[in-house]
Amino acid sequence: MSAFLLPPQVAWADGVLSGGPLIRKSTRMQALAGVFSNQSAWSECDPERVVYDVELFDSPSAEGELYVGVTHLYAGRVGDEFFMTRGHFHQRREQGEVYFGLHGEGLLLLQSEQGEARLEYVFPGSVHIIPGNTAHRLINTGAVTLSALAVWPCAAGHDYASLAGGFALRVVDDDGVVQTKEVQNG
Ligand code: PAN
Ligand code: ZN
Repeated sequence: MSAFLLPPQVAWADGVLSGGPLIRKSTRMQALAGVFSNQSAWSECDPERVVYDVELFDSPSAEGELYVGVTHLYAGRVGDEFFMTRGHFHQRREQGEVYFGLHGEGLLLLQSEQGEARLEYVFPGSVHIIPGNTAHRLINTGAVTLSALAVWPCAAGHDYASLAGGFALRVVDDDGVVQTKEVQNG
């Protein structure tokens, strides 16, 4: 047995990674200026509040290599809008990604370069094949942390600037009912 290498691990129930060197990044409310539609509700939030944490295995980043990471998106709202990730296109537009729902529930907002948006339901066991040329954002519509595993090419990179004007859909809590709203300038 001792001849086998012990690979890194993911705990399926909550997405905790172990067994390898990790990179961790917390995204706080203060870093999400302009992301939520209700600016005054955003400015009243605790700027230090962590909206999501990303953990990934520190691995070689050359062309052809893959990153494996987990996003833990906490439950909450800014105004009536659910907590969400900033969202991005890949800098290398043709590069896709796969997300796997592990814990909690929410939505994956996908948007083409032409601005066409669609939503996939995220739940433990869901598999989301994000094609190239498609922006992506996680939205936590539940009461508990939404954790999703992701695998993406190291060469993909992130382009946040192209969506600085926002996505074409917003997801809000309408008295306990999840509602989607189309945005004109999205
Ligand atoms: C994910 C995201 C992660 C955080 O690992 O980077 O969910 O979202 P933002 O990067 O939009 O803040 C991924 O899609 N990587 O490519
Ligand atoms: Zn991505």
